[in-house]
Amino acid sequence: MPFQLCSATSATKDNNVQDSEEPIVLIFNDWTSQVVLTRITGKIFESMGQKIEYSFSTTDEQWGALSQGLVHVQIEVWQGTMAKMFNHMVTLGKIVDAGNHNAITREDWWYPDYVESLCPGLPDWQALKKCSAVFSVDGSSTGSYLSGPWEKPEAARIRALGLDFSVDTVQTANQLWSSLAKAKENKKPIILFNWTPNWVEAVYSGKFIEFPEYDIACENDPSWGVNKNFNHDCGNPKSGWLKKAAWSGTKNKWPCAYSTLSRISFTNEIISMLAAQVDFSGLSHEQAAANWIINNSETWQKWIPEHCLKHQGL
Ligand code: TMO
Repeated sequence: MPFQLCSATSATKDNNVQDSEEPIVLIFNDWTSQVVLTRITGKIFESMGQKIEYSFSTTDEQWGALSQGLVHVQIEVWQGTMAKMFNHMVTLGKIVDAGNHNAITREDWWYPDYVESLCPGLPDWQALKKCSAVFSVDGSSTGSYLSGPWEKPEAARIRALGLDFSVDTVQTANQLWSSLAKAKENKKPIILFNWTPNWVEAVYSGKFIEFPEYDIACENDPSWGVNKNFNHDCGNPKSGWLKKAAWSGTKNKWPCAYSTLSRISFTNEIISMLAAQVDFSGLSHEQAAANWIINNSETWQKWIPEHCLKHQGL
């Protein structure tokens, strides 16, 4: 090992800039892969001798808690649903961007394949103008769109695109999946919120609705797009990022844990595999995380910077 590295290590020790012994609080959100990835991250921090805690937060509430330093790490920030608040908080200096996962994401309206024959023209969104009644649940002409608790203003998009749809919001991902299973069993029309990477793609074939291409101007310039008077006349990004977020004080308080966090990177394949192990194969979040840690030590140990391994005595 080069001499400089060794001296840097002891300098780190002498200057007493090791990670704080206070626990790092990791946020649990309410979809499967996020919970498993959070547990994996917790286990990696623990292997470094770091104390950790977990705290549940909705995606809406997490920004305030993160910016106040009540919680410190959110491992899955999705561009489609969270970019606006994330970028806002980063600009204010309240949270930091701890880097991207090596993953490409998409979150949007989605339907299982058999629905295509019930509404000709899908996946183009314009087809929904003609067949909203197909998706009605009360016999009216108004279609029903099943959404989860994470989305951007869906009613605004429906209005901006001139669709005759109402939003039925469920509180948990499992309610989305049970509605999907029931609809498929009865070959009933359904359009619901879905995302990738997710376990769903391995079990159900289906497609996202192709709305007008996402553009940042779609969210803040009414004159942009097909509707000149309203924002939100576009879909979510089709090749979105997946980021890690941290409270702005994390890097100073826990330098080793923070640099590890900045190096943590999960792929689409790993994320959908972990989600499937829980939502399809019935493992607990904890089991899926523990198995991954046991079977992938070469991957995750590389995420811990060398000088951090040294001063933790590992
Ligand atoms: C934030 N989510 C992955 C549920 O769309």
